[in-house]
Amino acid sequence: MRRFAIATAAFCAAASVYAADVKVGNLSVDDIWARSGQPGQVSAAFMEIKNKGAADKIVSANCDCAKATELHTMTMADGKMIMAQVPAMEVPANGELKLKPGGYHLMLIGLNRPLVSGDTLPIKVKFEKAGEVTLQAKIKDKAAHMGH
Ligand SMILES: [Cu+2]
Repeated sequence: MRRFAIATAAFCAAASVYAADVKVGNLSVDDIWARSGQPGQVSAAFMEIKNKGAADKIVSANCDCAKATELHTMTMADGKMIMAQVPAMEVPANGELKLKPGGYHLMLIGLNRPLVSGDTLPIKVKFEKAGEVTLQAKIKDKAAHMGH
């Protein structure tokens, strides 16, 4: 399982060379994207965070594109995917945190403008130790991805 996760990460890094790494302290953030959407709808943002230092965590996120930006996770319960808000997302020491469809994500609630595929969307993410960083998420069409 561990081995599989590492292989997948290597593949993703190779496949997304267009997306520049963002470095903040010991963290590097890669493969940052958000789902396209229309005003009034919800969207979600995803990324991969690698940590070369001590454990850190995402404590909040903010996008001026939405009424609210929440930290969410999805879990399986009774064969259904259940979404829940979490107070923080741990980035393990010398490890990584992946936000991806079906798992952790930044939920953008109540879009106030269209998110158009191909555009970039600035999202502020605040880490407990590394501080706040503005990430440029690449907007992609919903249809290309599974999940909510
Ligand atoms: Cu959500």
